[in-house]
Amino acid sequence: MNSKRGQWASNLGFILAAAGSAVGLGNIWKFPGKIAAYGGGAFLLLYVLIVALIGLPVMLAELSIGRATQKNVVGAFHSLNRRWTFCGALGVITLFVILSYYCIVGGWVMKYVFVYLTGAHFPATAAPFQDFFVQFISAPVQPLLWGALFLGACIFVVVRGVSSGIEKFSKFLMPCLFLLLISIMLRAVTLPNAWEGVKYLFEIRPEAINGDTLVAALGQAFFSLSVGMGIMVTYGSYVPKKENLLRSAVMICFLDTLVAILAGLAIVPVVFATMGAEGLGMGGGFAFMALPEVFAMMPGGVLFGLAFFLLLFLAALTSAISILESCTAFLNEELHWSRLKSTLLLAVPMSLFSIGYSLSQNADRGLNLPWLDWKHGLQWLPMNAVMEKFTDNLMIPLGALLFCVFVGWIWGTSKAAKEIRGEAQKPFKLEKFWSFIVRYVAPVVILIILYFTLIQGQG
Ligand code: TYR
Repeated sequence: MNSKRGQWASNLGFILAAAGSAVGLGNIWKFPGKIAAYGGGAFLLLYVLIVALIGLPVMLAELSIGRATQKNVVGAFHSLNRRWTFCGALGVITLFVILSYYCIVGGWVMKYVFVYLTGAHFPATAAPFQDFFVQFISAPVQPLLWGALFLGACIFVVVRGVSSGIEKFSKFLMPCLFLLLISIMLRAVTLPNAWEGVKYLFEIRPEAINGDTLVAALGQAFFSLSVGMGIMVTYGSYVPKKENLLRSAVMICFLDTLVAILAGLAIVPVVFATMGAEGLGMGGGFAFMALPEVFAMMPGGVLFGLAFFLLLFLAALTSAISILESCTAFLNEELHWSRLKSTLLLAVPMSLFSIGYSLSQNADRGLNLPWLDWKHGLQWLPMNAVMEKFTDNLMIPLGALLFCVFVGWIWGTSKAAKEIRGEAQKPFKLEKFWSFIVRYVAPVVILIILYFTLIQGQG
């Protein structure tokens, strides 16, 4: 074993860091929008089932690869089976693209924190809120500066290393995030008319359970759990050999889902309370457009606004850190660049993607890229849409599929299971069931998803 490698100082630290990776913009920015778009409770139900039955097993598979090899994602595959090195490389490419847009959205969040902090008030009616957001994100330079600042914050933590950087920050940031989220949620569900929103979230309308909802729930689950691209290989590689991985993985999935549901409860009722059901159409814009309006109408709203965007910032930061760490670990261990050099040299090519993503928020300035699916043929779409489709619809499911095939059929679930058990070497509960899922169920389900997104052009 490489004695210079970092390790988590405690299992709690690992769980919080991994939960910090999982809990991110996906939970607070994307999830409430998805749940609104796909019919409330039906989506929630499918989502929770998918997390438990597919997401958790895939996460375990990933963690086991990392812990067994104690290497970055490319090195890990290389050492288990040279021919599968490409699988780790695909992971790094996916991470690189995700980080380039994650930083831009993270920058938007920082801008909002700044606006609330400096006491600048947003206008009090709906349209100006939307205008404010749209004008800001479609400006040429300002969002890039905020994005750079956000990336700078990630670099600041990652160069400090695993236990004294990522772990230390996560142990402090994650509890803050919970406290903030719970207080915002309590405020949201006690607004007048909020009950309609709560009902919407939990009421299962059978007609909303369909293929579209399933595809959306699966994509969201992988993105939200940070599986399918090697983050969990990297984070698993820092776990000491003695630990049992099952308990940690269950905890990480539980925390991630809890935060998603709490975020749904903090946001959807607020939209119902102020705009009624039509407000749901705002999808991903909830956080940036609907909520500031609500905060402006609430007593003490500026404080809530500040708390909310601070929360979103912490969530985004700990996730972006995990992405940067996974790319950095690869450069650091394979090319022997220092952590600082790795992060800085990564930032250069990444900025090009970030710039493209940010500029294409503005249709006039927009850069278009080709996207191909069977149903619609070749389309030219804004670069931001193509980047999100590339990662969410193609690379993440493909990565998860390859990880499952590798663990299930190449490396073997019995070796992986041994790794998961930890020091005690007692077979874990449902070990056979887990192996069945990784070998058969997850690959089939992921193939179905890929069929819908790539052949049917959904999503
Ligand atoms: N899981 C994070 C979220 O929910 C985002 C993320 C996505 C983090 C992919 C890492 C990753 O590889 O926002």
